[in-house]
Amino acid sequence: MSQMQAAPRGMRLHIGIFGRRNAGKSSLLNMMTAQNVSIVSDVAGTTTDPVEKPMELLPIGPVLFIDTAGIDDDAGALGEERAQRTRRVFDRTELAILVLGENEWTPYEEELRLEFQRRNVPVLVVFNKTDLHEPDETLRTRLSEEFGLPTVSVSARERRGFAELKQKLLENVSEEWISSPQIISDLVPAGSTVVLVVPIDKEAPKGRLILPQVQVLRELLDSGITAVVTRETELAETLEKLREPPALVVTDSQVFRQVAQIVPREVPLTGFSVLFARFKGDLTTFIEGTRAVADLKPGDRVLIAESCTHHPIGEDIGRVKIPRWLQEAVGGEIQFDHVQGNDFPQDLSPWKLIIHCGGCMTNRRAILSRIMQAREQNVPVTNYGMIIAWSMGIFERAVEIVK
Ligand SMILES: Nc1nc2c(ncn2[C@@H]2O[C@H](COP(=O)(O)OP(=O)(O)O)[C@@H](O)[C@H]2O)c(=O)[nH]1
Ligand code: SF4
Ligand SMILES: [Mg+2]
Repeated sequence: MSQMQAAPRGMRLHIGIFGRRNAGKSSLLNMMTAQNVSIVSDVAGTTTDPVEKPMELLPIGPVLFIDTAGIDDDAGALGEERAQRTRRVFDRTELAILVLGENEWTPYEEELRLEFQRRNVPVLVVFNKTDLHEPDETLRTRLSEEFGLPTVSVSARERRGFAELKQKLLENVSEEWISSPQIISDLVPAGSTVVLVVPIDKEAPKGRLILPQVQVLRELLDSGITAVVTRETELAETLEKLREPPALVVTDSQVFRQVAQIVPREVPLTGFSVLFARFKGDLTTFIEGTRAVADLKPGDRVLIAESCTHHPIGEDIGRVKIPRWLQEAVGGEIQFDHVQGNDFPQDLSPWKLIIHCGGCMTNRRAILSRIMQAREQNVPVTNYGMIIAWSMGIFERAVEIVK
């Protein structure tokens, strides 16, 4: 993996590229990557699937461009499927680029503008093909004065306007992205010591730590907080060696119960999964969702949603462990449905509870978008880490630190 692609995907700013067929979306992406990743064609509608391109867009940082197929009103049957895929990109988009190939603002563009306004996603309008025609100044003024939309002129074909485009992107990145939530450093005082418990068992990847552990470590180092890393087997010894009790112990969920027995009750204890439930989602919603387990009855349906198909944990949490724990708790059969990737259902009414994965490979906005959808439909939602903590009987203790 090259250095440029080393940033975790979930921390990348997701930039969706929208616009009519032939507006020059793929050409624009090519201009930005200076590398032919998208198919550029004179035949309308060649980009059938959203094409994703991660890159380091300095000084903005790591971004993921998502090139979409245009949704045009005259789209046929195949076009409709493409349009569906494009709409799913809405959920992941943190900043939208709306490309105009002609100086036209039609109901199509207006619909996109309204959709993103509703979602509170900033939109940058790119007047493309300025080698063929100058941008319509009247339209530019109208977009800026009437809708507050930032605009920029480029020629993707002649690769002109890249610097201005980057400047506009930086200006329009949301505050939320710029000051993305802290994982741990706001929970403990500067100068304190945090103990991280990392089991090295058959489920641990060979020769490395997993991403959440690395992210927590890095943030502690950045904040001048001392991190002591130990296995659960050396934890008691490690605590004895410390001159003062640590400000916090963070453990892998798999050994939560053992660790909870070792760490004195007055020392705050939480899990990596709880920290990431907060970092990646909305902890308040997840706490409510976890407590809703108590309302489950035999015969209820529970939706298990995973953001990708590559859950790294050996024994399957979503298909084996969680179903077993919940069925034991309710004392009867529960019907579990599983979805992966972007196949999150629109209508959540069949389910009494949604349990989402940790979402390590996706961004916070995508998870927040699902949380919002579940909340709108009054379906409780929680995540794996919270359910694991609950199953160990230490859920309430694990959320004390972040309540
Ligand atoms: N003259 C000119 N043609 C362009 C420009 N950008 C794209 N095109 C052409 O417009 C057509 C459609 O471009 P493409 O990037 O595939 O559009 P998409 O459907 O929006 O992805 C291709 O023939 C491109 O070469 C531009 O800045 N100037
Ligand atoms: S937690 Fe979710 S996003 Fe991360 S690997 Fe597992 S299924 Fe994929
Ligand atoms: Mg295209």
